[in-house]
Amino acid sequence: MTDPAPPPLPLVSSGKVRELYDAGEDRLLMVASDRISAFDVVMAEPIPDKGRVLTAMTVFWLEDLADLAPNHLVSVDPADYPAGATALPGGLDELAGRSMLVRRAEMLDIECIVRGYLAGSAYKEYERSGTVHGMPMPTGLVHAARLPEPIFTPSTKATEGHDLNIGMAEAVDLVGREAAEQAAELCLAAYERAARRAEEHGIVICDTKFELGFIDGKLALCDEVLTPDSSRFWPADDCAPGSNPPSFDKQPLRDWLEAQPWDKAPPPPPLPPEVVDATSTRYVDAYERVCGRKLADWFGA
Ligand code: Q0Q
Repeated sequence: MTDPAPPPLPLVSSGKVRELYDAGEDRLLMVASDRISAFDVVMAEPIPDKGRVLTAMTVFWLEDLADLAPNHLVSVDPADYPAGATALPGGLDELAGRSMLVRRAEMLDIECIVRGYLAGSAYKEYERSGTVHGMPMPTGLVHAARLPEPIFTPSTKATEGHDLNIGMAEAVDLVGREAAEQAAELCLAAYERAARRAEEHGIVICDTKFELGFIDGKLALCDEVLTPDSSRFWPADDCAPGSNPPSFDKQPLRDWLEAQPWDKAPPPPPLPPEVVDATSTRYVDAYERVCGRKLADWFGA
């Protein structure tokens, strides 16, 4: 008589393109799907290898940044996962390379964003008021301008709608001075290291969002780290100040969608195979350029 199959790990949280499962005492299982969203709508077609790229890139940076901060990673080997992982959709084969067993952290209640260039909501604020997250900026900056130095620009973690950009004072009110200042120091150092490495390989990291949390009383790097989904990646040879740089990873998809008679509301139009393939290639190229590793050497190939 064989033992009955274990129940699947309980779902804790689900985002547009990823899931978080309860992996038992003090553990979570993060799973990055191959889903992709554009204009806040999830496409019907998966992007091959996208989840493996996001996971492999995160693991690369957690290793590279280990001198700056501890992190939440326990294992990326499905053999180390609790039994309930085998009962998740697709089983362990589906998890290989796109999942991370992590320690539970007490997550900071702010998004830890670092900006090296002026874009997105920061540019909109600058146009209105000459400030970024309430900080006065030099006059005469244009879209995609490189900032005089990278800046820590936190935001709230909105449960509904969009996160709100806040300044350091508000961040201190939310998480305390020591945590806010430690987060700023860590995130700025991590961004500067990553931005330098990426630019050497033809990619500008315009900005990035870190998620930090306390583990054993220490501030640790959690969640995705310096990926195309948690950052804006621009091609270094096409991001002149004053321009509207293309997204290194999502531009083929965005351009095709913009050319369709689509109202940007669900359901999305079906994607042609060449757009799916071009997008997959961009994600894999971003990983292999920045991390100097072949995706074929990563779990789940
Ligand atoms: C945690 N998330 C993100 C998320 C939906 C990921 C909570 N080590 C941790 C982590 C991490 N990473 C989290 N909580 C406690 N300890 C991460 C936003 C949401 C799917 C995947 N939410």
